[in-house]
Order: sequence, then structure tokens, then C-alpha cells
Amino acid sequence: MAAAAAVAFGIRTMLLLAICMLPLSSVEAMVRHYKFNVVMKNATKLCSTKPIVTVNGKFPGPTIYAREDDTVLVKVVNHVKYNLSIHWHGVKQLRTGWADGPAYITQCPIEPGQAYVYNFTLTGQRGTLWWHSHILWLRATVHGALVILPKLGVPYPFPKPNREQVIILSEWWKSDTEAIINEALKSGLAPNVSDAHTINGHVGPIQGCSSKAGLTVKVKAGESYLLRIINGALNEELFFKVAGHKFTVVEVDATYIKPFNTNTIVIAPGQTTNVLLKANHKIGNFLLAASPFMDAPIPVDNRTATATLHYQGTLASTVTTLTSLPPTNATAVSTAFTESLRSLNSKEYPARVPLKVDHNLLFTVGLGNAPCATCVNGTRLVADINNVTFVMPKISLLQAKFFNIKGVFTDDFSANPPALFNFTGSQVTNLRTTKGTRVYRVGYNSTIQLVLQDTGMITPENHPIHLHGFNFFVVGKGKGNFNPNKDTQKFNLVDPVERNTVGVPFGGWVAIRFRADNPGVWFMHCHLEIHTTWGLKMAFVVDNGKGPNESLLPPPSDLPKC
Ligand SMILES: *[C@@H]1O[C@H](CO)[C@@H](O)[C@H](O)[C@H]1NC(C)=O
Ligand SMILES: *[C@@H]1O[C@H](CO)[C@@H](O)[C@H](O)[C@H]1NC(C)=O
Ligand SMILES: *[C@@H]1O[C@H](CO)[C@@H](O)[C@H](O)[C@H]1NC(C)=O
Ligand SMILES: *[C@@H]1O[C@H](CO)[C@@H](O)[C@H](O)[C@H]1NC(C)=O
Ligand SMILES: *[C@@H]1O[C@H](CO)[C@@H](O)[C@H](O)[C@H]1NC(C)=O
Ligand SMILES: *[C@@H]1O[C@H](CO)[C@@H](O)[C@H](O)[C@H]1NC(C)=O
Ligand SMILES: *[C@@H]1O[C@H](CO)[C@@H](O)[C@H](O)[C@H]1NC(C)=O
Ligand SMILES: *[C@@H]1O[C@H](CO)[C@@H](O)[C@H](O)[C@H]1NC(C)=O
Ligand SMILES: *[C@@H]1O[C@H](CO)[C@@H](O)[C@H](O)[C@H]1NC(C)=O
Ligand SMILES: *[C@@H]1O[C@H](CO)[C@@H](O)[C@H](O)[C@H]1NC(C)=O
Ligand SMILES: *[C@@H]1O[C@H](CO)[C@@H](O)[C@H](O)[C@H]1NC(C)=O
Ligand SMILES: [Cu+2]
Repeated sequence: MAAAAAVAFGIRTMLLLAICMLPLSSVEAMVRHYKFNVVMKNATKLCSTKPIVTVNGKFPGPTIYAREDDTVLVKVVNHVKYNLSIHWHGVKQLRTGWADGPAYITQCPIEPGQAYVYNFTLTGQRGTLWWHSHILWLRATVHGALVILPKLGVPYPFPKPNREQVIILSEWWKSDTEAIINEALKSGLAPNVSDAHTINGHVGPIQGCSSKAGLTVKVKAGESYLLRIINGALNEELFFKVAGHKFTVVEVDATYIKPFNTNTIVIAPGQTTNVLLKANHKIGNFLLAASPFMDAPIPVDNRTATATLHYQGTLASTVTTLTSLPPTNATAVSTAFTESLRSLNSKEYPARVPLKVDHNLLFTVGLGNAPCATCVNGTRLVADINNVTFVMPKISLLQAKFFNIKGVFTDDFSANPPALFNFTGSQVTNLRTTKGTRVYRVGYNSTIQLVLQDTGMITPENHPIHLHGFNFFVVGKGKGNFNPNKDTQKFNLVDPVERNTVGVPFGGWVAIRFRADNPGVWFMHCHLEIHTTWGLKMAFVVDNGKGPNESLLPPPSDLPKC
């Protein structure tokens, strides 16, 4: 008996190591060292021999594994011709804004030939997050998973899976992504849509590329799997399904939720979603598939990315069971999914929703245009928040704040749009915006309610808005124009979902609340890369508090210079 148990234990341990490659010893709160060499690499899994920018020659890049309370040190060495920076998406970076990563917001870029050590501690968070480049369009290929396991001895608040698997969804262009965005900026029009979606870097069998096999995820009958799903695409929200299987959704953006069952996941760029999948067939091959969600009349890459869920013992010749994805414009499927999300709000993981609001903000998000004599239409597309198209500064905002350098930004970002109008209507004919590097400044530990209101100035559209430095609670959501008198009463202040990226619905609004208990400069932007490029971004400045642990730490000595 004892011997059998020992063997079983040994096998289980080996399995876990093989799947997760967790170098996690039984030590609490340790320092984990990683080295990221940023290099060009021919991407053999993709349908081309064009070299791409990668970390350590991998696409997707290496997974970072750590436990809650660990300190992570990542030395990033830039061996490519582009300026670089890496963002640890969803990591709160308590007092360590210097390690957050958005170029010209919290640091100057790491220039070719230079290196920088990102140094941060994973406090009060566990789950799936990810890392990606935060400059130019390099995040198309410079990204990977960041898995934070619970503290040693602390279980998941859901049945322990037999195995875990990271699934990174992404987009791939035949041309260089820098050429794609530069061409769009020159014409003033929208960029070319991608040529394929990818699953863990595989384009799979797409047209003109039949030789490329997709990813195979191997499973064993009866076992359960935790899929850690990440949307690393630049511009597209995605549906995700597995033929013949249901998911139990247990976590989003590294916060536990009340589990619910669904057969379709909806995930926006920047978001992460953990689901349990039970291998409840005896044998077979089942299609895993991702396709875009877009409910506005805007062109998308409508190709479906596929991979195979393969049961152990299934003959290679077995026909794969297919699944059909929702149509691209299936708003109802997307709405049903997002409305099912509720914080777990247990004794161990309470939802600490701010009940009193110090700053009550209404920000419009949308597109506009600007004159451009050399562009196709004599105008170019821009994007804005409260009618301000953000202009990138020449040195980072965080440096400017810390060293009190004047003239880099102004702290007059408005709490409300300059004019009230029928936001979701289309009667506004003046599509111009104002340019500026404006921030909204708040005191330490103040509370913010922010209503993000979509506009129909060019066309209404779903915008996944990402806030750095904090998680927020999604307390309300609706169609049309936000009505403070009616809509505030319906807010969920008990168990709203807590996350770092939320979709502002097409022609509607979403309300979030958070506590500004992290001093620094925190970027907020649309996670559709094209909208960020066009200026749909701003920053919050959170002042230092008075207590001993309430100030931004001084910058590390190797912080890149501009
Ligand atoms: C990568 O591809 C380029 C051409 O596309 C080729 O010249 C080069 O030899 C390849 N490099 C490697 C390491 O395969
Ligand atoms: C990382 O930052 C902490 C402060 O948060 C500091 O004590 C430590 O020395 C830093 N480590 C390195 C290797 O720079
Ligand atoms: C964008 O698409 C157009 C039309 O298919 C094509 O002519 C152009 O070369 C593409 N741009 C890039 C940078 O690949
Ligand atoms: C995808 O879009 C292309 C180009 O707009 C169109 O020709 C094609 O029919 C679409 N395919 C599907 C499956 O919707
Ligand atoms: C989605 O698009 C299809 C085809 O364009 C159209 O027939 C259908 O009405 C649309 N559905 C919704 C919910 O808009
Ligand atoms: C801009 O030009 C494109 C291509 O010529 C055209 O399809 C589009 O309707 C124009 N948009 C505006 C706002 O004029
Ligand atoms: C706002 O515009 C929408 C879309 O055009 C329209 O349905 C709605 O009636 C308008 N609301 C008001 C108050 O005018
Ligand atoms: C935005 O600002 C521009 C430039 O000042 C102005 O012309 C336009 O009317 C403003 N638009 C809105 C919707 O406030
Ligand atoms: C922040 O404010 C809350 C509510 O007023 C208070 O309970 C908490 O102690 C404050 N935290 C700090 C660090 O001041
Ligand atoms: C400040 O942080 C240090 C290190 O994390 C901790 O030991 C100390 O108790 C904290 N002080 C206060 C007043 O919270
Ligand atoms: C790289 O960043 C430095 C520092 O901000 C800047 O001076 C330089 O122009 C950038 N290089 C490119 C190619 O953009
Ligand atoms: Cu957007």
C-alpha cells in the first residue's frame, strides 16, 4: 500500500512538473530570477520564414511562474533594433511603478544594446496574468503568461485540477506589424486586419499554409484541466470554444469569481480567464477554436483559429469533432458571458468595493479625426477620452512627477466631458478633438467612481479599457447614455467582478470603482492597440500618502534614460 502510494505520488509529481515546469520549491516568498533576451527569430510555427521579435527566441514567450508574495526580477536585454519596454499586465506594482513598463509613462524605453531589471513583488494577487511589450506594436509577438500560484499550502477555492495548461490567443500578420501600423498612420485610415489568429503561436491549417499543423492539447479521460486563457491579440475580442465540452469559469484577471458553466468564453485583448474543463469523453479528438467578436460595422479578421483536444488512446486517424462558433456580431452571447461574472466575495476573498466616492468621473471614449493634408481623406483617424487625444511625452510621466520636472504634463484632465450631448447618437458633425498630455490627479487612498461612456462620433464600438496599478470593480453597465439618477441605484456594490480590463459596450457605458492606494502614475487606455496608437489613453497620478509605506520607492539605478 505504502509503496503504491509513493509511486502514485511520484508519478503525480512528475506529471505536474512536466506540465507546468514549476521550479517552485517548498520555500515561501522567494526571489525568482528570469532573463529575457529580446532577439529576432524565424517563427517556424507561423506560415512564413519572416523573422519576428521574440523573447528568448520563443513565440509566445516564456511563462513566468511564481507564488503570491514572491519577488520577481526579470533582466530584459534588448538585442533588436527597436526600442523596448515590458509591461506586467495586471500586476499591481505596489509602490514599484518603475517596474510597470509602459514606455514614456513609467520609464524611458530600453534602447538597442541596453538592459533593465524589472523588480516587483506579487502582493495580494494570485491567478493568471501576462506580460507584453508596451511600445510600438511589438506586443504582437513579444508576450507570454505570468502564472501566480497561491501561497504555499493555500488551495484553490475550486476543485483541484489534475493538470494545467496555458492557452494564449493572438493575431498574426504576414507583413511586419510595424509596417502595418506605419502604413495606417501614413494613410490616416484603419490598419489592415490580421491574416490569422493563433493558439499558442500556431497559425494552424489556414489557406495557403496547409502544411502547418495546429496545437494539440493532450488529455486523459476522467481528468480535469485548468485552462489559463489569455487574449494577446492586438485588436480583436475573441470567442473561444471546445467541441463537446463545457467550461466552468473560475477566475478572470487573477481574481476568483463565483463559478458558472458555459460553452463559450468571450475574452477581450488584455483579459485573462481561467476555466476548468473536465475530460468527460472516453476517447476522441475535439476542435478547440477561437474567432472574433465585433458588433460594430468594422472589418475584422474573421478567420477561426483551431487546435485539437486529443484524448490519450485515440487513433491519429480519428475524425475531429467540430464545433460552430457564434457569428461575429453575437452581442447576446458576449453580454450573457459578461453578465455572469461575479466576485467570489468569500470570507477568504472578500470584494472590498468602495462604498463612498471621493471622485465622481464621467469619461467619454471614442474616435474622432484630425486634419492631415497628406492622408487619403485629408483627415486621419484619432481617438480620445473626454475629447482629449493623448500626446506621448518625451520623458516618462513618472520621472517627471518624481523629479518634479515641469512642462511634461498638466494635471487638468477634466472629470467630465467638455460638452454633454447624445453620446451614442450620431448627430455630432464636428469630429475634431483637443491634443494634450493631461493627467487626473488624486490623493492617496481616495476612492474613484469612473463611468466610461462610448460615443458614436465616428461609430459606436466596444472598447476594452485597461487600468494599470489597480484592479477595479465593475459596478454597472448599460446601453445608451449613462443616467446618474436612474443607473446609480442599480449598481452592484456587493459582489461585482473585480478586474483590470473591461469592455465599454458598443453604444453604452460601464461604471467602475477603485481605491487609489498605490502612489505613482498609472496609465489607462483602450487595449485595442490601434485605438491606443490613435490616442485613446490618459493617466492617473496618485500622490504619496503620509504613512511609512505610502510613498513611491525611489527609481532603480539602471532605470533607462531618455
Ligand atoms: C531566417 O529566414 C531568413 C529569410 O527569410 C533567412 O535568410 C535566414 O537564414 C533564416 N535564419 C535562420 C536562423 O533560419
Ligand atoms: C528590488 O527592489 C527592492 C525594493 O522593493 C529592493 O530592496 C531590492 O534590493 C531590489 N533588488 C534588486 C536586485 O535590485
Ligand atoms: C495592406 O493590405 C493591402 C491590400 O491587401 C496591401 O496592398 C498592403 O500591402 C498591405 N500592407 C502591408 C503593410 O502589408
Ligand atoms: C470573411 O471576410 C471576408 C472579407 O471581408 C469575406 O470575403 C468572407 O466571406 C468572410 N468569411 C466569413 C466566414 O464570414
Ligand atoms: C449579424 O449579422 C448577420 C449577417 O450580416 C445579420 O443577418 C444579423 O442580423 C446580425 N445579427 C445581429 C444580432 O445584429
Ligand atoms: C476615407 O476614405 C476611405 C477610402 O477612400 C473611404 O472608404 C471612407 O469612407 C472615407 N472616410 C471618410 C470619413 O471620409
Ligand atoms: C440618442 O441617439 C440615439 C441613436 O441615434 C437615439 O436612438 C436616441 O433616441 C437619442 N436620444 C436622445 C435623448 O435624443
Ligand atoms: C472637441 O474639441 C474640439 C477642439 O477644441 C472642438 O472643436 C470640438 O467641438 C470638441 N468636441 C466635443 C464633442 O466636445
Ligand atoms: C484608506 O481608507 C479606508 C476607508 O476610509 C480606511 O479604512 C483605510 O485604513 C485607509 N487606508 C490607509 C492605508 O490609509
Ligand atoms: C511597512 O512595510 C514593512 C515591510 O513590508 C513592514 O515590515 C512594516 O510593518 C510596514 N509598516 C507599517 C506601518 O505598515
Ligand atoms: C528610442 O528611445 C530614445 C529615448 O527615448 C529616443 O531618443 C529614440 O529616438 C528612440 N528611437 C527610436 C528609433 O524611436
Ligand atoms: Cu478602443
